[in-house]
Amino acid sequence: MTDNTARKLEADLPDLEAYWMPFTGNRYFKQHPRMISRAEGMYCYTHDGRKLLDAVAGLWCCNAGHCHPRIVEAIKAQAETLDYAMAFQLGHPRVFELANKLTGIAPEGLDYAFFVNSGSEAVDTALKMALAYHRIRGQGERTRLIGREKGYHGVGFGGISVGGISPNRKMFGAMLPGVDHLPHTHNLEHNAFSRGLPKWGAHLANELENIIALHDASTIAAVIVEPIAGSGGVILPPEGYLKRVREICDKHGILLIFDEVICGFGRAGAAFGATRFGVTPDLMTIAKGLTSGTVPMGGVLASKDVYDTFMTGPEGAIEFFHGYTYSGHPLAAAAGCATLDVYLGEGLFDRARAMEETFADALHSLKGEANVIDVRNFGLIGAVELESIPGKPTARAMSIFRECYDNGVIIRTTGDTLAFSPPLIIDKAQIGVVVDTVRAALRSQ
Ligand code: PXG
Repeated sequence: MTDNTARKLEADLPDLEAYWMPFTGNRYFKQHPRMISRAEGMYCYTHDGRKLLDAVAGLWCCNAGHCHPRIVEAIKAQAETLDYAMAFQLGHPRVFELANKLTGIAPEGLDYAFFVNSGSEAVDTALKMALAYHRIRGQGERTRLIGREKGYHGVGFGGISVGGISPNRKMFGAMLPGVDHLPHTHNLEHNAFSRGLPKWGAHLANELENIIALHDASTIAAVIVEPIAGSGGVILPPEGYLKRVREICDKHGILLIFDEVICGFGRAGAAFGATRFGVTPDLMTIAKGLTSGTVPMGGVLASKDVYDTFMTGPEGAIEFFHGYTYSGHPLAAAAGCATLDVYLGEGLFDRARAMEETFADALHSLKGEANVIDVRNFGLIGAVELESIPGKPTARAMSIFRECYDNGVIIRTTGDTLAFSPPLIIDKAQIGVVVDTVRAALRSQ
């Protein structure tokens, strides 16, 4: 196929009306379609043949870069060998292999892996595990769940209940009962333009003691937080904050859940946020980078204590009445195994850590540009927060997003914050292109 024929075929768009798109302004999109039809490594290609540098790794997921040949090969081979195997009461080797590989890189003590198909399902699964765990131990009155303001835990009813993003909650009724929220830790007055973890704010974890005092520890099952909050605005944990949350949970017999759907798989400059921060939760939700975004898959990593608590009762009985038709799907499991091999084989977690300073230098060079009120970074996560246009929240960031897209770079916005989460294979020159494109967009406003 010549380049011209390829371009013509790609430009031939289907009718756009029938597809109801998620988290998208459908009417705007259908009038101004931005269509990706191919991707490779650091780049996506649009339907009309434009090349875009992907500074978001899809949606924080394609950590090994797009269409990594080893992962593609593994998915193809699996599709030819075993398309599907009954997920309940039967197994297939690949998913056990993946559980072994995963627990091998997980923080010490997280020895068991349960598989689902998305981050949202992982969150619901972890919350259910926490409730059932206490009930099995004779503490069935521990039913309360504590999330955090600005937290994002997907879009299931459990996830939006413990989540703290108002537009994701307000349309959907009462949600789960018995949920409370910690305060978020975002504070520009104290922490603007910090590099790495902010110094101020560990004391905000003490608010958990107040929530516990209000409800009594005996009613609380679990606390769920993202070590680094993504969708809620890229919010970093103040130094010492997560450790303090862990200590308070331990003191009161409350399970700690880390939602590592974004932080996991190199994003935080180590295998997991927990690894980098040196704080181990009882349950950890994962998705996205688990398969480098190639096949939908999520999971929950559980401590031996949690697993052992379930492995009681009569031999042969089902211990956890939960699971999905596609839990541990063969294609996802094959993609997961190959992805972990790529991460380890190519040293991508170390690479993310090694690029952290270069990434930070580049992002922080945007300090002083018009309307930039904060720059934050950790691992290969970055954020540039903009002053909102009065009366038009999100408009400024969206206009920068569109300008960058038109100039060949995909970034992401959350509120008026520009978010960056490039594939871990990004190099110094590409970081330069991302930041120069953002700078030009800021100056063009
Ligand atoms: N937990 C966290 C911490 C997440 O970031 C989910 C759960 C839900 O995962 P699923 O696979 O059900 O979408 C997420 C998802 C963004 C963005 O723009 C972030 C997510 C999803 C879509 C967009 O920041 N995170």
